[in-house]
Amino acid sequence: MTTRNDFPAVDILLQDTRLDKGLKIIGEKVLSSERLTPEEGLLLFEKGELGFLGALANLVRVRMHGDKTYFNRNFHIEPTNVCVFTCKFCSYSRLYKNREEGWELSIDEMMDIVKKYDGQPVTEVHIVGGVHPKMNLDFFCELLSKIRDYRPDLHLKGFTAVELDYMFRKAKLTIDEGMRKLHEAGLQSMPGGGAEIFHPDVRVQISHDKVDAEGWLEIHKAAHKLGMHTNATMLYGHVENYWHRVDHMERLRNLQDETHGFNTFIPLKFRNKDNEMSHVPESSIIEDLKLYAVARLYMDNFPHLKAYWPMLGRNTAQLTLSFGVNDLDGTIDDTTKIYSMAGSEEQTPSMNTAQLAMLIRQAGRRPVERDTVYNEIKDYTEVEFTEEELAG
Ligand code: V47
Ligand code: SF4
Repeated sequence: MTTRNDFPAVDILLQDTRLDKGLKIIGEKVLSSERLTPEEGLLLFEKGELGFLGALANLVRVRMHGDKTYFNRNFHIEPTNVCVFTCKFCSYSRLYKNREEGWELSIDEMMDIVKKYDGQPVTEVHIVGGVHPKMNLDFFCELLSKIRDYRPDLHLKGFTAVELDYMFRKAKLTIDEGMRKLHEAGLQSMPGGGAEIFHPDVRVQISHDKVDAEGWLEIHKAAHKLGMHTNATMLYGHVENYWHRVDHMERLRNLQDETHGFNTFIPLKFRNKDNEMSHVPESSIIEDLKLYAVARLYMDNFPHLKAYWPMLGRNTAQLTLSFGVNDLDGTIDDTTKIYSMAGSEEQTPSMNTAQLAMLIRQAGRRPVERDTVYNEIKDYTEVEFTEEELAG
C-alpha cells in the first residue's frame, strides 16, 4: 500500500499555493485513489501542465505496476489493405476498385508468414487489416484454425470491431453468434482498433461509414461475455477537442465497470502523411505526453496503458514511460504497414528483445516480457546483452 509520503514530489506540488484549486482537488483525489469526473478530466487537459500531470500519472503507474514495463514478442499478419470503408485519416487502405494497388493474401500465403517463425519464441500473432468485401467469416475461421493447429502455443489476437461488424452482418449472424464462431475457431483476444473517436460529431467527419460507438462497444462486450480479453484505442490529435477525448474515455470506463474485459488502453497519435487529412497538423510531443498522463489518471479501471512504439516512434515511446505508460507492445518484426504508410519515423518497425529491454532500462524501468494477457514470462532487468544483440 503506497501513501502520500511515498511521493514527496506530488506532495510538494499540491502544497504550492499558486496551484489551481480544481487541480489541487484532483491531486488529492488521485492520492486517495478516488475516481475523477468528466469535468475533472477536462480540467486536466485544459489547465494541467506537463510536470504536474506527469508526477500524478507516474504515481498511479507506480502504485499499479511498480517499475515494471511490459513488452511481448509478436508479429502481425495484415491479410489485405483493400477496404470498403473510407476513413479520412487512413493512408493504408485501397478501395476494391483499385485493389491492384494493394494486397490480398491467401490462407497459404498467411500460413507461410506463420511458418517463418518456426522455432522462434514469439507468443502472439496480431491479425488486422482492411475490410475486404470477399474475405468473409468462413475464410477467417479457416485461417484461425489452421494457425492454431500448426502452432498451438501462439496466442491468436485479431480483428477490430470494424472488421467483425462487417463480417457478422455479411454472414447474417448476430454479434454473439459470430463471436462464438470465431472463438471456437481459435480467436483468443481482440485488438483495440476502430474506436477512433466515439463522439458522433467527430466520427461523422473522419470515418462516417463504419460501425458507430454503440456497435463498437457492443462487439467488445460480446467478446468479454465469452471470457475473451480485448483492448481499446483512441485516435487523437486531429479534429477532436478535449471534451471529445473525455467522452471517449468515459464510454470505455463505463463498459469496463460492467465487464472488466479490457486489458489495455492504447492512445494512437494521428499521423498525417498521404491521407485525406494531411492538411491537419500532427500533435506536439508535449500534447502527446499530456494525453498519456491524463489517460492514466482517468482510466482508473484499465490495468494497462500502452504506447505503441511503431506509431509514436521509439524515442517518444520511451518518454511516455514517465507519463503513466507501462507497456510498449512488441517486437513486431517489420510486419505492419499501417504506421509507416502514414508517415511514422519507424519505417521498418522491428526491435529485438535486447533493444526493447534496453529502451525500457534506459528509462529507469524493469523490462518484463509478457504474453498477450499479461502473464509474466521473463524479467530482463539484470540480463546482459551482447553488442551484436543490441545492434539488432
Ligand atoms: O483503428 C489508422 C489507426 C488502428 C492512422 O490492440 C492510424 O494491441 C494514426 O488498433 N495515424 C488500427 N493511426 C491499429 C490498432 C492497434 C495497433 C497496435 C496495437 C493494438 C492492440 C491495436 O490504426 C485504426 C486507426 O485508429 N490508424 N490510420 C493514422 N494515419
Ligand atoms: Fe478501412 Fe481501417 Fe483504413 Fe478505415 S482505418 S479505411 S476501416 S483500413
